[in-house]
Amino acid sequence: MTWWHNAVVYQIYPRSFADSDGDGVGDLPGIVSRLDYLAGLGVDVVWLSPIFTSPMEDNGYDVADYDNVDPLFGTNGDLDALIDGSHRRGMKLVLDMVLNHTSSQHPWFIDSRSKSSVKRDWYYWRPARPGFTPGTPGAEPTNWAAFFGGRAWEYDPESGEYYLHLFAPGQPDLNWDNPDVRQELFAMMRRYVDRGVDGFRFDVVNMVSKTLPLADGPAAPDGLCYDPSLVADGPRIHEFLADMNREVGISQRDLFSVGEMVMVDVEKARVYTDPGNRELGMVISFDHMGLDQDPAGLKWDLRPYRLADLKHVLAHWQDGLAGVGWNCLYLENHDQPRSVSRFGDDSPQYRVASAKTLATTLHLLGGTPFIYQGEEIGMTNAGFTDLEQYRDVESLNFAHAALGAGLPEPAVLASLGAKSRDNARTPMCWDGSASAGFSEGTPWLPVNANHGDINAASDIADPDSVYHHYRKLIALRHEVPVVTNGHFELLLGDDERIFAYTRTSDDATLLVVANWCSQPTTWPDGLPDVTNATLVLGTHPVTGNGRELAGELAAWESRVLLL
Ligand code: TEU
Repeated sequence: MTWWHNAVVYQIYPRSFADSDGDGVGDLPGIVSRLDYLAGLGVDVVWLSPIFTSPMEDNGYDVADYDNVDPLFGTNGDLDALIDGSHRRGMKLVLDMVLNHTSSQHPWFIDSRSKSSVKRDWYYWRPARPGFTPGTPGAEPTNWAAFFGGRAWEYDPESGEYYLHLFAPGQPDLNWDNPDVRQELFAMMRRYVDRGVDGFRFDVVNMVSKTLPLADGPAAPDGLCYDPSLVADGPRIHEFLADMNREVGISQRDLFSVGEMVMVDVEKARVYTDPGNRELGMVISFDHMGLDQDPAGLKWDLRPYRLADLKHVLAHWQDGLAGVGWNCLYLENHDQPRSVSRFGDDSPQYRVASAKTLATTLHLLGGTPFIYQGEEIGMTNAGFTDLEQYRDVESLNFAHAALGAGLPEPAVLASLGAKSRDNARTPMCWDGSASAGFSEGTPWLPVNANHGDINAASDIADPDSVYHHYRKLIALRHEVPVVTNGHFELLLGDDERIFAYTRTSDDATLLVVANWCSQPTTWPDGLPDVTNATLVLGTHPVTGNGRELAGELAAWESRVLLL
């Protein structure tokens, strides 16, 4: 057991958390001013999405200088104050490291533009496809599509070659096969560790080793290859991660580490998170995030998810990492829509109960739970009705391409409304005032129209709120060891209404029974006997009025029982 095994993580998207200077964009002093709120919630670790110098083509996931805080967010001194303020309240601070690519404005990339530069090899510069004139259609070195639309190669007329960008053109991929690149990145992270940072979240980190030579993959009808497995988990990935772990001192200094991994499966995750391999503490996986899209399509191709599928995916990860690795538990982050709108019921009638039940179900699984800002007060999707309201590069690229291809605007808006990353990026709602207490100025992204009802101040004041339910879940994890170390077993796997499981240790069994639908449900057959159980946490009162532990469950009711 290490310290982060019974920790709860809180993710902050700095742009949208708290704005101290009225420019409409959140900043580090704003975060400092809200540290007491986080301590009050009881979280152990705060993860900040990127705060470094950036042209903000992808809101900081395009870094132009890893050693300096972007002026939009504050100064390096503000970061020191944040580290210090977190530590004084018993919380750890974790930074987001985007190491697969830099910004095209990073001096390394600017330098690499010259063919004679020693840094040419720091990125993937490649000539045109043999037999093609550079810069003409189809001359790209491979047929790869970029994650944010279009091709993954940008032509540079100056040198007559192309550079690789798996994301936006402003995010050229770094070549980790060059040892100087790795040394430079590792040294930079050591400087942060020396400054008191407690660990890192690594962006798309299983893409840093690519299979060489870079080659075409299976093409879709449009001629492009959309299969990210070609660029993930390459032949040197374990070597690179183990090097990074050693050089930065991750295992040695007991630092927090979680790697975001596109396309990762359980078998690979076991290897990445096996402490004996000294690579990473946890991985952020995507299997459960793909259940509400057409399997043959992209995230924008909507379809309803089935509860049984979600349970089986989560149980597969619970079982697959048991006794070896460690799970990262999440339903939300800055790339995903709001969970209460996606998996719960965000109508006024059931929003609170469903947000609590999603939290109960997730937080009592085995692993380390991650809360994304606003999730703890049950914030909903943005509810945008106009393309003009969106800011996200991925969303806008999709919308323009889809409209250009003739998709009707209502369908485009429906996909964005369900899946756009901006759903999670609207400002944190602190109170019911004009800009939700986020900023004195005009917020960079509109605040949710429902902020009068859904905000932190009213949740703190209401003992039955989503916020107080989160506090209790976090406290339960800290107080009851079986939450951290219990063996997981899924119950009633194929039931489409109930999510139930046990966590068992030598001296305790915890039973979680959650009604994941907007109708009342009878207590199902096939659960353990609860005659002598104690209710440790519930979303609804169960005493009196004929209600009992094994009685009917209200819509979105969950019960946590110690047997
Ligand atoms: O995301 C990686 C990633 O695969 C995203 O494309 C994500 O799956 C997508 O947004 C969901 O549709 C990471 C960061 O979390 C994201 O914010 C960055 O934009 C991306 O890497 C590039 O750095």
